Order: sequence, then structure tokens, then C-alpha cells
Amino acid sequence: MTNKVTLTQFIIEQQRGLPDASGTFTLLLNNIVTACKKISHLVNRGNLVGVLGSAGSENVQGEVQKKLDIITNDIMVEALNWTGHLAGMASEEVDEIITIPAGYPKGKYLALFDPLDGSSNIDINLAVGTIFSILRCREGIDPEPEDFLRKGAEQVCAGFVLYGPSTMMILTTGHGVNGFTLDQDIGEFILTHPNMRIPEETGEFAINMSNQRFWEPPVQRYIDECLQGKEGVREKDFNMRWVASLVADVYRILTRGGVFLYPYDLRDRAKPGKLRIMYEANPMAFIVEQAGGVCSTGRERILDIKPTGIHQRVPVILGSKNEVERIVSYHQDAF
Ligand code: AFP
Repeated sequence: MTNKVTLTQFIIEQQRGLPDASGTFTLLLNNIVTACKKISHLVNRGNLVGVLGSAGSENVQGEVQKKLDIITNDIMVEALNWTGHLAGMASEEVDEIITIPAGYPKGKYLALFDPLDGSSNIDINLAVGTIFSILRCREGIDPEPEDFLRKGAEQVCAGFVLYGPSTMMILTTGHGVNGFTLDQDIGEFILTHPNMRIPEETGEFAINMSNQRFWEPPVQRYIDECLQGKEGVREKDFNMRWVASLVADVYRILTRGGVFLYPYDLRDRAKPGKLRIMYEANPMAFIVEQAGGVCSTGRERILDIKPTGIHQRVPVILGSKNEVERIVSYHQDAF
């Protein structure tokens, strides 16, 4: 490929069009990129560098932490806390918000991240990823948790890096979605998937079927109709995929369409879904909507939810427009 456009060049050129852009955002994004390259290297080296396996601890979600959950969280924090671009951070792996150490300047952005999404896949050598979300805040403040609790519609940037056969970064700043592949030879992310669009029609769904008995009637109805195939009301056969890594499932939907559901779950009323709004649902909803898809809890648009806690969970239904709208209409019929 000639005339390779690097991620840095792409962002600088995109920011040039914005009258009040100071370059800070470009620098912040570069720091995130550096952290993700380090994570990509470690994930790729795996047990050669002894990073696989359990850390023997639990995170705030009560989930067993992998060694790499902790290592990747440290990489993200250490790549971002000194830069002067951030007022604070929040991580899926850390109970409280993360403050900027004394001695470093504070900036006008907040960074939220899931440093290693899908980490239960790491020991079986399947795709994992890093998800991040950037919010603006008042410059120089010492943020409180409430400063992070903003609707997903307020995000200035969201992205994820998929550590798969290739390492890819998918990014939106609210002007469409672009995909970049890490060229390991030169250590740069190169624009390879410009203007990604999710097809409106699909015949593929992704859901963890083992939870079927806990779903609400609208989701039962939708999946039941898909499973009936050509002989049923949908009059077509559906295919199913479930990687159990949101990054991989969303990437598939961005490239060939599909619908992903981690729906409202009657297992535990204190946990209305599995996915975390700040680190998973909001950034993915921003990306999916920017690519022409739809993202809902079934009852409301994800990006319109006012979060109440930094580790809050929400039901997530996202992907191809016509299919998600159908599932939302089943919720409207039922409730
Ligand atoms: P882990 O990071 O604990 O593996 O969780 C991944 C995840 O949050 C998301 O990436 C998957 O879509 C979902 O959980 C898979 O959940 P199940 O294991 O319940 O299928």
C-alpha cells in the first residue's frame, strides 16, 4: 500500500478542521495509542513473558482478576497520569476514580477505560481488547465521581483496540468510524478501514444462550423467532456467533452486520445487565451509532442514560438498525 495514512496524521488532519482545537486531544490520543501498543506486545508474547493466568484477586465487580487485567490497567494509568491532558481517570478494574498524582498538571479531559475486555479469553488465546472513552471536563479541577457520571452522548471520543490476529484500533470522534491496523514493522496504526458502516439488514445474532431462562419476554420472543428460521415468522434462517469478548463481537458487527444482546437479566435484580455503562456500553454505543447502527437497553437509547455510578451495569442491545429497532418494538409491545 502506498500513501499510508497513520492514525496520528489522520487525527491531526481531522482536528485541523475544528476552530478551537489546541492539539491537546491529539496528544492525549497518542498516549492512549502508546499504551495500547505496549498491551498488544504483551498479549502477543503471552506466556513467553509470564503474563497469563489468574492474579488471585477480585475486582470491584467481584470478578476474578487475571494478571493481565492488573498489568494492562497499570500500563494505561502510567501512560496517561503524567501527561497534563487529564483531570482524572476511571477504570473497570479500580474501585474508586483515579486521581492525577500531585506534581503533575491537570487537564481538561477525563479518560475511562476497560484495559482488558474479554479477559476470560486470554488464557485460551482468543481475542481480547482495550475499550476507552473520553469526556471533557472543567480544566484543572480535582474531579469527584459525579464529574464522570455523564450521558454517553457527551463523549468526545470513544474507541477500542482489538488484539486479534491483527491488532486494530477502531475510533470515533463523532465524525464517523475509522479502523486502523497496527503495522508491527513500523510500529504505527495505519488507516485500513475508512468510514465503517454497519449494514442495516442482518441474519446474524450474538447472545449467551445459557442465560435464556433469565431473559424477559421480548428477548425470548426475538430469539425464538430467529431460531424458527425459514419456517417461522421471520421466513429466513439466522446464524449465531458469541465470542464472549465484546470487542470481537462488536468488530464483527462493524464489518458484516449483526445484532449483539446482553439483555436485562432476571438473575439478580441489583444487576440489570452484565456490561458496564461507563467502560463498555457507552463507548460501544457511540461507535455503533456513528457507524449507522442502533444501541438500546430495549427500553431506552444507551447514550441518553444518566449514569448513577461509575461501575453501573446496563442491558445492551446493539448492531444493525432494522434488527435492533425490531427488538425495541417488542419491548414496547410488552411493557
Ligand atoms: P470478561 O472481561 O470478564 O471476560 O467479560 C467480558 C464481557 O464483559 C464482554 O466483553 C462480553 O461480551 C461478556 O462479558 C461475556 O459475558 P459471558 O461470559 O457471560 O458470556
